[in-house]
Amino acid sequence: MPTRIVVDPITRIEGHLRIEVVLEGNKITDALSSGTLFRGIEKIVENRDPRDVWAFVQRICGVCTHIHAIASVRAVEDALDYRIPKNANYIRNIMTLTQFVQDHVIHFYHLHGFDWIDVVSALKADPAQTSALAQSISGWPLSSAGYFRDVQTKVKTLVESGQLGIFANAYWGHPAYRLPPEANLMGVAHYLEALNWQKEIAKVHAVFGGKNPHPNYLVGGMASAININGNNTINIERLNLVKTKIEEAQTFVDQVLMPDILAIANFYKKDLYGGGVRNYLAYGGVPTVDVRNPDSYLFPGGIVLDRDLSKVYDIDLKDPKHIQEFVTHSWYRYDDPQAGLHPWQGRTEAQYDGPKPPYENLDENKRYSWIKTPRWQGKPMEVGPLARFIIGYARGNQRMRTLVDDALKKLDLPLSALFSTLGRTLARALETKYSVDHLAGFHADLVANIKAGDSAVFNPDKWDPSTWPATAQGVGYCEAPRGALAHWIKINKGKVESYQAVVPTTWNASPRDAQGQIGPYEASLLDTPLANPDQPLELLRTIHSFDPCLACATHLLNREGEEMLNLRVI
Ligand code: NFE
Ligand code: MG
Repeated sequence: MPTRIVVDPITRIEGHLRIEVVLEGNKITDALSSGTLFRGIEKIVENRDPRDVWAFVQRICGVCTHIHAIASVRAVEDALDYRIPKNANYIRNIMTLTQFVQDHVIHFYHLHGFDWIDVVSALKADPAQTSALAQSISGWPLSSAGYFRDVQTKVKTLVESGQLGIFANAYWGHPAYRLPPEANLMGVAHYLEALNWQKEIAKVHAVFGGKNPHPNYLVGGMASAININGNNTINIERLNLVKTKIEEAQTFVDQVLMPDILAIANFYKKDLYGGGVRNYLAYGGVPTVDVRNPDSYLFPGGIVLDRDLSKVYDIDLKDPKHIQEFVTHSWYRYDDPQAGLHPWQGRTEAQYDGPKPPYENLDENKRYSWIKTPRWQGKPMEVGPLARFIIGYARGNQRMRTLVDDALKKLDLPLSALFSTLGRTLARALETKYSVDHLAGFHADLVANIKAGDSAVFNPDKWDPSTWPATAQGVGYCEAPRGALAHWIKINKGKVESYQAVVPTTWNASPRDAQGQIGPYEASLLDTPLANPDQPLELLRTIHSFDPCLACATHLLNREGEEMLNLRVI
């Protein structure tokens, strides 16, 4: 007799996600992913000055901070054929890679780590053996027996006080945890260290964008005036601070994150469930030269279908047949509920007929999510670090290939092991390494360009709306930490006529489409064995491996939507 498990809300993510699964025996045989929150961004930017939109849409999220601003300014720049100076491109790249490194480390330790690391088991560890383990895998200095004893005492005090605090509400002692106590203690120590470390790397955003989260952006360049001898500008002291933060990040990734992921993966390498939809999409990003030159992208774009790495398809974000959003199973209204609309034709209008309190189960034959359903040529697509590495690998990116091949060799796993929950988490760590390795290079390029006498960060040519055509449309895209991100804009007489964002978590967390095809989260759960259905740790592990951000995915709202919110409160 099949049973239904509901996990709502799933925690240690951004926003509110509900997962329902059907269980037969101890295996998941069906799954529904539902975004249960809605918000308002796409409608409130209508009729505004396109040059201001980045400041609104950046507020979609504070976790993938800055990334919606970059998509937005690029959408306007694409519509107006507006070029940016070289320095602005370098600064945007430094911002993006900084974001990848910070966000991925936070995800690995703070949002995902405790799906693999058992805090309560860490209390049983021998600090001397933990020290020996840590020193056998890394030269990181915080590795003495005394240091690990102090960490253990700190956690023990928390546990004995009955106030687990940040460590509460987990499935400690669950049989799907596989690390020995010493590895668990090392993981807990690095969890605490990473909390402190992440605020340091964020200073790079503060230097170039004034603050973090939500640094300042600018259509036509960056709002980071450069004067190497100035007091209140990007000067040599600020550039040296950035260099120091990049070096610290490099050390942390090389000596903490990378040894940890390989050590942990080694204990879990038989658990290769969670593969998902078999199709992978990346728009491509981090242009070393110019966004108009995809050959210069650090992250190659493209599509891999059915896990076949021998062929990569190109994406055209402006082709209405390539990218479409369906709402057949989402609480939105289209004239034809079966239709898929390209974002330039996209609509944002709520049609809520979902469960009301007390909440009954979702119905997969009806609407069941506030997330729309994006598809590429009608197919569901996984996006994110794993997709980027699969596409980079298939495109022949040598550095990505070496990172993947070396890691898999150390783990004694075949390439096909990537198509799993563990592979997704491994790919994110490899991407952190790939990103941090390129940060120093962009910093050096920026400094060299400034020293050569170019301090321009803004191109004033098209700032004045009187120079714009009466109507224009554009798309701005980038790779965000969680995957491919794009914003589509239509401009009419200097104002925003329509605006649509399709974000990474929309791709991954999407409900079924008009054809009934399930989305990436849903597909990734099928056939997952649960050791203890009352504590679905394996389910959490798989969903968390995508690093869900429902705040990003459910960025839609209209006035009817606000009324719906009242319904929930009554
Ligand atoms: Ni709110 Fe985001 C990223 C975007 S959503 S985290 O990365 O866009 O997937
Ligand atoms: Mg949208």
